[in-house]
Amino acid sequence: MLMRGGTSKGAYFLAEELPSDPGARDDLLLRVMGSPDPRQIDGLGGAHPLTSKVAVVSASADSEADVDYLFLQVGVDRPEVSDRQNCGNLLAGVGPFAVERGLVAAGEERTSVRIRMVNSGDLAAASFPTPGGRVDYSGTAEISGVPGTAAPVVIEFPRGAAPLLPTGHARDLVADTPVTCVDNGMPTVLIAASSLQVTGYESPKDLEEDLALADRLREIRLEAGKLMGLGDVEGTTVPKLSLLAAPRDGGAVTTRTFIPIRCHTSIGVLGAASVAAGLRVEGGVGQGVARLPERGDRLRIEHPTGFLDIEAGIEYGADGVPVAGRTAVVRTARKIFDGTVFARPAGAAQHP
Ligand code: NQM
Repeated sequence: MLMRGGTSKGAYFLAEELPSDPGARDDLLLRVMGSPDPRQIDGLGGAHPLTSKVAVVSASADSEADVDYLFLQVGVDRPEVSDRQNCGNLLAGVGPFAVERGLVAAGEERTSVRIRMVNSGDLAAASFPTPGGRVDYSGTAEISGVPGTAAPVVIEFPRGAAPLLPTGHARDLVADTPVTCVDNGMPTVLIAASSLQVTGYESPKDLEEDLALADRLREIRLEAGKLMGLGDVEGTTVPKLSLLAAPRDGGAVTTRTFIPIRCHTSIGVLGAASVAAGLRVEGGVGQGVARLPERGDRLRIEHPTGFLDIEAGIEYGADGVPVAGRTAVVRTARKIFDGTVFARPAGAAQHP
């Protein structure tokens, strides 16, 4: 099933319909999406990391979850399939997909699905309207980056168990740049845009064309990845990098997020969760840039195509170490197509 999940788009599969061997599965998914090829002309992919995604869903053996959701990022111009990150946008489609495929029985009005995100082991709950026991995708919820309106999918993540600051510090100096490394579901390096000599209000295209910036971001990412315990992150999609600037439209902060090479046209859900929690860290690089609301956990993260509202607080463990509090966000999702995909045959000629 091809679905839009939040501001991303991907192919959703039942796990049982894919090869169980990860190598064979990844080879098939590259052919399904038309990778490697910058245009993904011979497959379902949309020639951008945000539209080259796969969700693999199955019934869960975990008593705390109804379904397991494995996210796979399929490279566009590289023959790579990565399970190193989650995707909170495709997550929005997982509950509806589970109902569509009969993995979860729908309620008469709404359905809540408990989801185990296999990539991280974290849990999420998604609830959405199912009037008369069928998923209703139409509604009045609007999310920036998606034209029109659709039914709201309310997603909640419980309090995090792992430390919010993977390096153990509120601020690190990485490649001569002050950063805050944070992980509230998505390892993310926060950087004040001003420390990279950009405003943070440039368009994604302009930022992507800035080759000096790309070099600097690469250097920061490689060093930060090691400090965050992620090892050599050269070929991986995490950590992401979020440039921060003062808000311009009544939000808490303006962001430009690199995922990690292309600049996001909006912001990922878990990316936003990490930014939101990171802004609250005492001594972090967000201080002096962001304007936090005086009360409550809800924050508005501005991004290139609008904003994303998210509830994300932080709590402190007995040892004083910050952890993410409950996180909640509204997304929308839509079934676009349900049918049979005809993958490029194995071993067929590929673009260089
Ligand atoms: O952070 C893009 C997206 C994402 C990830 C990326 C996401 C998230 O917008 O939860 O959704 O960061 O690669 O789909």
